[in-house]
Amino acid sequence: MAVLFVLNRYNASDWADMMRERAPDLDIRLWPDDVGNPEDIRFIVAWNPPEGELAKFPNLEVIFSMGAGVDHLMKDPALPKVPVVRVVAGDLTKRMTEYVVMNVLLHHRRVALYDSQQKARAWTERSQPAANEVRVGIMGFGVLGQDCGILLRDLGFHVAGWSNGRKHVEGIESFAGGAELDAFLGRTDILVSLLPHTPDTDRMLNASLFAKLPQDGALEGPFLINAGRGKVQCDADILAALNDGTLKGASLDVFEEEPLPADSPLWAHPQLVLTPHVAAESSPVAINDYILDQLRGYELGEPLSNVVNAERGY
Ligand code: NDP
Ligand code: OXD
Repeated sequence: MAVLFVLNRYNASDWADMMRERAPDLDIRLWPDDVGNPEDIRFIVAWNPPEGELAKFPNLEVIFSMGAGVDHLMKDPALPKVPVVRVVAGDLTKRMTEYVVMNVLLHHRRVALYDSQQKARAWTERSQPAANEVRVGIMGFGVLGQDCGILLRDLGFHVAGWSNGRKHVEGIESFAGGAELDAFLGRTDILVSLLPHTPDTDRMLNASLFAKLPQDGALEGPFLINAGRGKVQCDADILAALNDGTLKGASLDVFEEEPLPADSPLWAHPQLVLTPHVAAESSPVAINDYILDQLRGYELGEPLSNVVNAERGY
């Protein structure tokens, strides 16, 4: 049996080499140059493979996504009908929580304003609402959303989560489904999106959604943080909302088109904090160990965990 790494990213051979070191007994192959006989491949570890590529392996049993998101796989109409396992790992989760909490605090503590004051050498104290006057709303209240939510709750923020199904997390209000979306938005000062990209969430962070966020909260206007997927947002609507005051500021780690084109007006917007899809940049060791554990367990007849629901697409 062989494990094929199909990684459309620059350091693919480093990842495969690391797996070889950790599991010298496994036959690790690297797409596209070292595939060998396609019939040997039982497992694929993939990131953003070309459409149709994974359909070439007749004995494939499991696909491991190299990340938590699986939109890079589910968009392939020829994706083999085998279990797709996504990453759920403490290392990734904690890094995402750091990113979200850092950006919530950055907007809450008016860092952009003080930065401009520093540049102008202006010693001006500004009023500061307490955390318990600020309402954070997390769209996509799954593994990552709940971990961020719990830490934000413990810092004193009023936290709510929005998800498909109802959640029960102490001290955090749960909103579920389309019927409760407007109520969730109407109580949210800082909107955090950790939604996966699926046909249902496509471009849902748009002008009509931003218009439902309250203007009269403790921060005197809403903020957006998106670290889920870029195709859940409409970049042009975010720009327009920042320019007309519908949004007071935003932090974006993900974009409709990645890498963000050099001529995108988002780069230079003074109310935007941009990062290049690194919110949960993870330790390769932690991700490889997670995949290896699952693979070893599967070989022993144990059930796979964190298998994607193919119908829902996440
Ligand atoms: P989960 O599957 O655990 O959580 C997804 C959440 O979104 C769930 O709460 C789910 O609801 C909710 N959801 C999905 N579709 C809808 C919908 N149509 N309406 C309402 N709620 C919906 O995933 P993770 O938390 O592990 O990861 C979330 C996403 O973060 C990933 O899919 C990936 O795209 C992104 N990500 C980004 C990274 C980065 O570096 N920027 C790094 C890692 C992940 P329910 O729980 O009821 O099913
Ligand atoms: C992921 C990502 O999905 O890094 O893990 O975006």
